[in-house]
Amino acid sequence: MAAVHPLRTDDWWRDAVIYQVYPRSFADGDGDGTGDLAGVRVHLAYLAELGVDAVWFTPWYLSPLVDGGYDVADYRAIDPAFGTLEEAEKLIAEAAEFGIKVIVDIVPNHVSDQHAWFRAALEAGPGSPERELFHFRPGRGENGELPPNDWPSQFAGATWTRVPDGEWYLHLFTPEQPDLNWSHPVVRREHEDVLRFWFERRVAGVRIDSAALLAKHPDLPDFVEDVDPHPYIDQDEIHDIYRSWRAIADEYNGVFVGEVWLPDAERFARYLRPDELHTAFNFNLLACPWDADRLRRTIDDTLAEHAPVKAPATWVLCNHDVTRTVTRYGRTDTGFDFDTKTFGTPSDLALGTRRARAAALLTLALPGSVYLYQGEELGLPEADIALDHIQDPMHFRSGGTDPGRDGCRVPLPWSADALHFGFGPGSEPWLPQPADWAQYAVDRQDADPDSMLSLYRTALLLRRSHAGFGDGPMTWLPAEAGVLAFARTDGLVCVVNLSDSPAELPAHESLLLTSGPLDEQGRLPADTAVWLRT
Ligand code: TEU
Repeated sequence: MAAVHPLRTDDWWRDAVIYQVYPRSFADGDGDGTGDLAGVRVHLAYLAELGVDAVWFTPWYLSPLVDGGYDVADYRAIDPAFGTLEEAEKLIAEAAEFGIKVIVDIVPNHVSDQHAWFRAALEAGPGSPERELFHFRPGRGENGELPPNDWPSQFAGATWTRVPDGEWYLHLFTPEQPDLNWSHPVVRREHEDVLRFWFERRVAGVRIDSAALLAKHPDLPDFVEDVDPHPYIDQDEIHDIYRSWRAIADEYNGVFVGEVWLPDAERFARYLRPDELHTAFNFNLLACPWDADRLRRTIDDTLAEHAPVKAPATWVLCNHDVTRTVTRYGRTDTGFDFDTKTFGTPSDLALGTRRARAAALLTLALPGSVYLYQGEELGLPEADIALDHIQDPMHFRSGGTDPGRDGCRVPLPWSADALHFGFGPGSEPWLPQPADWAQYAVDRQDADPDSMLSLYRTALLLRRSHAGFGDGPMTWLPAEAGVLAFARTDGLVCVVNLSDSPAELPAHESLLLTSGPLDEQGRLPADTAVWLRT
């Protein structure tokens, strides 16, 4: 296959399908039970066959892995559990040969407490320039025994930890993830260097973790509900940081995708102004229940919020932080909830799978780019992780009430009959795989034209070969209650039936793909989607 020039200038990102690899759980090349770069290299052909344009790697840097790698000790080194920098370079080059671009994940809000800067700050003591790179403060109360402010954490639990000399430091996530002080020029310069480091290594893009949290109100005031502005979410100063980043990305034709969870559409769009980020994750779809009216409104709102800044929308059904799609869509009695998880919440997986298949055709037909989280193409459900195997700090910080995010991070099943379903040749995987996962293994699905994997492969191939998909206009078509129907250019039409009864299809020339069989009268059954050519 011809190598793709790493500096090609087209707008590939406006309609790309980007596959998220969680390296720890993708494939274990060396047999130590943890996924690694060697494992990814073995399966690059699989990703090419699936038909994705790019791969986003969640953090692969040196890390104590307290928060799955989102606690970075060195942004320029690969964690030995995953491989070496040389291997990452090889992987980027090999992926390019398959026509696959690489996106790395930068975590600018915080570092690991094992990062050289934080260790130096602890050692240097109060008042030192080393401490200024973080948010160290004396405590409140008579003896400084109370935290400096009342900020709520992004995870449950405290946001301040006291060190032996009496000062406190801020961490919006775990104590092992101290927040950086983004008003410090050294912090800014360092991250600009890190961006260059990875762009020099020919990555095509950068995902920015917790992108709206970097800037803090300089006084670190208490949090007062409903006052504007929030003291640490979406501070105005943040945009200056991304403008300087954009100038660097432009030198390399690199692109950004920001992790921006903001309810306010207008504030969200600010991140996507032409001199800031190219794209940001749109989590509206993922947070929307399986309901035609609400989905339609979500799609309209999303497109409307992107239009003024001319940025393409991104569509995300799941990632490494939320309950897997199949399980979510299968929850009928307890209601749909992507975020707050409950132990043992029942889910009808057959129903969830039907809906996830339909949702795949829906999202892949919408204007913009699509993110696909590893295992989504296999229809993996959320796994129940036994208490003594849970590793996610979110579980522990919730006081044990939230099962955490491990259930969507279970090592992938590659072959039904192999040890650990082909995840790796040696030790037990770092999280246990459910015993009944042979049915989801890649080799099983490979041979089955009706499998989720086959559906994704066909859909991605069709999406690539029809110019009407991807970026561009869409128009809603009249449809029965509970049915979504819309047209793209070139006569392409997508119909999704979210009602309880079969729906008549609009007149069409040919049927390109269905997420499940039509009924005997040629109607579209409930929880089924179709792509038509009219
Ligand atoms: O997540 C950012 C974030 O705000 C999460 O708390 C998110 O709201 C939550 O996981 C939803 O359930 C990013 C990463 O995606 C996550 O894996 C990291 O743990 C976090 O940043 C800290 O770096």
